[in-house]
Amino acid sequence: QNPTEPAYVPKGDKKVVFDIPTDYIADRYKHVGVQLFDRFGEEAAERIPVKQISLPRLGDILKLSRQANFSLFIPFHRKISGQLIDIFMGMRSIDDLQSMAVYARDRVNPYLFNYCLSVALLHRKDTQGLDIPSFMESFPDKFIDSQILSQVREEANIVPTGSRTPIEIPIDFTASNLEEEHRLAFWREDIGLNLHHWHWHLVYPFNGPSQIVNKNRRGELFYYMHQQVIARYNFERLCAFLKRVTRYCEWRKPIPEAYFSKLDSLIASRSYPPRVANQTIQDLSREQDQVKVDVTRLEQWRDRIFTAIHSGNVQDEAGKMIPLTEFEGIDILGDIIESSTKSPNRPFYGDIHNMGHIFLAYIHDPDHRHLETFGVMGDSTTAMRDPIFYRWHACIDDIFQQFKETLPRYPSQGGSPNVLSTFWQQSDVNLTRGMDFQPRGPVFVRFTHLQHQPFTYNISVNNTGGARQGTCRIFIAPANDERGNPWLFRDQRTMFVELDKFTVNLQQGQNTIVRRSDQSSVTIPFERTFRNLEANRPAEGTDALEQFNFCGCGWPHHLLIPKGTPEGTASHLFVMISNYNDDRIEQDTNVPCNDASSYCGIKDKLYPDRRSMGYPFDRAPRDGVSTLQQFLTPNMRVQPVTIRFTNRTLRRQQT
Ligand code: CUO
Repeated sequence: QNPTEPAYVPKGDKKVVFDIPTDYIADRYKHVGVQLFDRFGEEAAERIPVKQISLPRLGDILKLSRQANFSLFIPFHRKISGQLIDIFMGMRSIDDLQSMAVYARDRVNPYLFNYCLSVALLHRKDTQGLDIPSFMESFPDKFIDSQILSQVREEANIVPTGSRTPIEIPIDFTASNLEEEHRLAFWREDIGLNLHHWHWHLVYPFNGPSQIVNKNRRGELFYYMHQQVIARYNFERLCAFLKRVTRYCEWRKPIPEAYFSKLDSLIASRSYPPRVANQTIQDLSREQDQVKVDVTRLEQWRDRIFTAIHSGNVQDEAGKMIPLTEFEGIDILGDIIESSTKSPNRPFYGDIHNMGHIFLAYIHDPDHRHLETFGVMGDSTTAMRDPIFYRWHACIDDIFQQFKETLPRYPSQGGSPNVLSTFWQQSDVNLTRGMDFQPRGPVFVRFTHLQHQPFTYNISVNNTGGARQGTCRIFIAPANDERGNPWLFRDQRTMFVELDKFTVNLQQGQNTIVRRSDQSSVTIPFERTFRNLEANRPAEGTDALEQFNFCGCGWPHHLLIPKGTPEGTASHLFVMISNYNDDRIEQDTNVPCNDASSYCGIKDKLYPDRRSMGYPFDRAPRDGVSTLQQFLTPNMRVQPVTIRFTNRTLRRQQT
């Protein structure tokens, strides 16, 4: 990743060297080309011949400097990433793709290169079995404080392989408890959480060739995955005795809370600019990034979207009306609001969510007079660290909720509290791949994250009909609001976070369903979030390697259960069995990595549940329902549970 080094990739302790045609060598290395070959060739474990092909012009793609930071939210970066993805997708064979990638690697901005090649490897038919290195290993600087990275380098330079000890990342590195938002830093800065968000946007890009963007219900999934982020964040806030996140919808007012990420970009050799207290977003005019947009535009887009929601129709570019229907409307709105290239009218409804990220990311230097780059909000890899992310997405979610208010209500169909335990856990992740040092060999960082005791659901179902199938849907929400009062259902419904969803076979009469917490359809195991190391990589050609790259998308399992409190946070565990005939999608979902479908879907398949995402909490309650108890129908049950946090730290057993 160091832009001053020629192309090589480490293979264990050894290197693999590409034998490249002389005219592939970047101009600035041409005069030393042959010596470079010799130097790297001698250390090589393997030499890979690179075929000479006629190369397409990289044109505008080269206008983004190799030292710049890269953001998909910036329209110009989006445009050139679309071009580079097109080039990689258009290569006729793997050999041609390899040639193109080797040629581009020394010329193109490294973040741009990594993103576009990852998207192409994910989507090309002939690269389905290939591995993409964990993003965390390739770009540790996007996840880890720069001071830790310099300690890692020091350890690697001084201490021989085998005697190195993990460098511990303190849990409190970005702020002190004088800042009350800091109580949630453990969650916002969780490495697994940020990896999930990066993967989600990699799997569901909002621009690029149409076969990449056009995925089943992608607009609705944008709404649902981010709605769940806000619901989970709010749950965590109540556990930390903070009120629900305040929507950031008044864009002319200053933002009181600040954020200092402490991240440095290794490539750009610049710090991510901090966001100081009480700044206000301003009209943007940054020629270099080709960003010129006023706050008024953002307001215009918002007003047009509200008009569409309340009229029940959106207008496409030709002026034709498209109805926002009960089930498909949310999908269209998701594409309009995000926005993606599936938006039926981008010139009119604009690009509200993405541009919001950009306004906030450039709040410190709106006209580029200080030559500063974007803050963490400008990049999906880092955005979830900043408290403003949640305030912004709460405002976006409110637009979706206003639409949901217009839909028909779901009709009525007719112990001692359980305890969930949470605690801290420390885990080690190897950083070797993304950092250059000699001698090679692993260096670990040790970070602290939330964890919960594994548990089992025991669900008794009395089936009064004949043998049939059902979908079991499990959610959890806090029992009380920030004042300690019971909720109105109207407010509590948006607080429910999905824990699991699965199909059950029911016999006539009494049935007992037993389900383990680690089987959740929301999460992926820790090892897959980090995919740490070659050791966990399945062998070439096996089924397990299929879809390996898609497999990184999934809520990190260690964040399944909110933190709770030492006193115990009273919560409502909700279980529902819905009629499978109304949920069923006819398709074969027996494919690898189909186990985190709730927030990520299944690769190349339809979303595996015909219901609206978030069902049955995605809509306002029917008339006369003001509490959760009144909402329940005979196929639903609520079990009071307590989430108890114990302030102890356990070390993860190394596998
Ligand atoms: Cu995931 Cu705003 O969409 O970051």
